Amino acid sequence: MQKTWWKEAIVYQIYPRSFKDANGDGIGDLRGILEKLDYVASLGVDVVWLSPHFKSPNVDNGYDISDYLDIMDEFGTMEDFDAVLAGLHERGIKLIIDLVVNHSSDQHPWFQAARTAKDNPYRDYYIWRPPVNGQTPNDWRAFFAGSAWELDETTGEYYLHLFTKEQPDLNWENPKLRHEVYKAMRFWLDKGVDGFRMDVITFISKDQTYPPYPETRFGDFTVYANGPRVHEFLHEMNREVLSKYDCMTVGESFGVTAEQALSYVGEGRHELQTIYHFDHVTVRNPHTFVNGWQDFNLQELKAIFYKWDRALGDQGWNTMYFGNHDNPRVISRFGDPAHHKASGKMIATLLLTQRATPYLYQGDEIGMTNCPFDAIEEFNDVEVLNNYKEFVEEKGADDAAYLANANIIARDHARTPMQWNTAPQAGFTTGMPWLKINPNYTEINVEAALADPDSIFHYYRQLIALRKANPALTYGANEDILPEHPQVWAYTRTFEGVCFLVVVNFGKTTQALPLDLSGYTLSLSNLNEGTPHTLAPYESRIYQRS
Ligand code: ISL
Ligand code: CA
Repeated sequence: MQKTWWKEAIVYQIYPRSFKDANGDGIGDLRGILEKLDYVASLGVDVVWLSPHFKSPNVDNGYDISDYLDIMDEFGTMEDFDAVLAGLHERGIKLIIDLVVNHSSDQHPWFQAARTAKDNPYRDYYIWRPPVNGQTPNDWRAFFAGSAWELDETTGEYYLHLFTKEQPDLNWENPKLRHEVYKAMRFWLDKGVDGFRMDVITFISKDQTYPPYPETRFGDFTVYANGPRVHEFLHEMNREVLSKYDCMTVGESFGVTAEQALSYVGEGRHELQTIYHFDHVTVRNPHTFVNGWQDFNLQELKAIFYKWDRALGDQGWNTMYFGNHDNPRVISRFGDPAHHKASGKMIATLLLTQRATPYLYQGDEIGMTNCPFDAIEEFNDVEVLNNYKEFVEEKGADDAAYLANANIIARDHARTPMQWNTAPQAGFTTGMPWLKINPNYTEINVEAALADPDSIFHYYRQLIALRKANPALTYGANEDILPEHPQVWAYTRTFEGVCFLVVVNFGKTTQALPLDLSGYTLSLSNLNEGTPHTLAPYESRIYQRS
């Protein structure tokens, strides 16, 4: 196993729209990020992943790109981008950007041209099929409700869109399209960008027979992943672009199982360096708004972690995250807002002591929680709104139940603006914010976190420093030493004769810790209970063996 910078990196994800608004229009922007670079650097992170900053009509907040070589109007200019990149580099932080090339926006000039005529030179940049018996070509459904096919009146054919109808899928079968993508990648790499997070990259190759949706898997979108040519395309992308730069890649890998993971990231594969799986964030709860919430237990979660650690630990490399812009807030999802500090720090402990590159999402470092949304109109996300239209308005699902589910899992929870201080609008903007601000900003905000030496923020800083000072926390073998325990997670991380022991109480009841701790010295803990063989709710400790 080779040591590399991207295995040792700690990544901080910025969702630009919600980070900091510098010009008072209510929308976060690049100048806003620039103002906060010292804050980001103070955490000790090595890499920033910036969610899409490209020109976009924002049907899906930038995940619908209308120009891969330009900046979103609301976010600023290319000079602003260059300033952010330079500012990060000056602080020793690398930048990876979001490559969204499974689909473009329907406003992209390629699609605008493609839809004008069947023989347009850009037609084949997208996926067109004639109607079958006057109906859609097959029964594929889109992620954000409804059919995955949209009829285009001009030519009487359907185009494929796995997401909204404003996000037509690009046709990777077409080598011209592939080379346009590689050109765009080179443009940003030549500017000095350090790599890519690749949006739904496992969907780029489609089964050219467009088979009917497997009946038994209705609503299971993993069927779109791992198409017949996906490895060939990634291999080509690696040969044409990635292999020529010292860059980092992480492929969003919805639908890739632990057993399939090495085929993407195995060292001899020359495809991607890492992938980002969904198994732990969807445990018992696939992302739907119509099913009720299912509780899960720690054993299920551990089983997922160790499956992935065994699959990639020695021959590939894992990633680790609890939150991002598509998931609820980590304390609301995996911890407990009633144990705000303790559970926020417990999640941090788990995040930063795995054999994997950790991804920290903006706001989690100050313990932001889910936002109470009182009515459907308060949501912004196309996923919540389109599914509401289909399931509640068209199919009669229960309105209150839908709202309750959305209050648990909606993506908007992660997208409410960053809470900087107690000023109006949490110091995010001087104008009207594009999305509701969580009313708890008066208590949970950056200024308060910085002023409190015992805050979640300072605990993240300490953890990050500990991880960086001790390669065993990055590279060490991970062994679960209480595999049967339903609420305590205890594991060792061992590397080159150094051994750490991590113990975590993943729940709201006090637990006995049935471990012999002689020979271990406490490195860091989230509570100061002083009772070694008892773990308070959400207590977590890191010991080093002397
Ligand atoms: O967000 C989801 C629910 O958790 C997923 O279904 C999500 O749509 C899927 O993981 C793909 O996500 C990525 O591509 C989407 C975009 O909306 C997401 O923000 C992005 O992370 C389409 O580009
Ligand atoms: Ca702005």
